[in-house]
Amino acid sequence: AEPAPGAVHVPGWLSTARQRELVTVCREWARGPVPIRHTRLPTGGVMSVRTVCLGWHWQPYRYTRTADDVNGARVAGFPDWLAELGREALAVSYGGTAVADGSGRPYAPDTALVNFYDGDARMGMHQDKDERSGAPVVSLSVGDTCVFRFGNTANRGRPYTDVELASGDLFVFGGPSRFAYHGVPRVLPGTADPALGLAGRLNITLRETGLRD
Ligand code: MD5
Ligand code: FE
Repeated sequence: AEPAPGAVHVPGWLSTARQRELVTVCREWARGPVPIRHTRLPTGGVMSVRTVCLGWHWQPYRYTRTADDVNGARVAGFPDWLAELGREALAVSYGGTAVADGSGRPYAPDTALVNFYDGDARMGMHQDKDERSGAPVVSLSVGDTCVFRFGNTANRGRPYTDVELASGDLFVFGGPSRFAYHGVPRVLPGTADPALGLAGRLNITLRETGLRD
């Protein structure tokens, strides 16, 4: 389904086996070298979602190589297999692995934000603007279903569309949808297949930061 120009939702894209592998590897990433944490906001609050990063460490409103807001360690590397998974996601969504900016350049994500939502976690409406690249964001959902709110590029209010994202779903945000406001107003606890062994929701987003060391 294509809910907006450049936005593609592919329900059930990840096989059950791949979902299980992602749960396992996310558990490893969550342990370190930078442990998963509730991101601190400049306002003094903390996010209800917990996040661990690969490749580059995100905090509002910047990317760094070391987690100076957590334990000072360098973030884990961004694995090649994950970049390849990102190109497969673009191939199924857009019919090719090129970034849809007319350059023909292949998608080369260099950071992943792994978000973990327990039953009470939410993400307020925001835009992802900390990357210096207009390349698409690839979003993979595993575990409990959530309500994902997909908005407009002008403000965090209406018009928006609520879409359920279930385990295994792929969502690609490219083109005009790349800078749309979006959020997760709620998670639907207990909706994941118990065989996954995950209480909560994982979302893995792949991005190009556009940064160099
Ligand atoms: C999530 N994560 O489900 C979402 C999925 C985040 C975040 O929002 O920033 O970690 S990524 C959804 C996304 C990314 C880029 C653009 C748009 C949505 N969009 O234009 O709607 O944890
Ligand atoms: Fe976002």
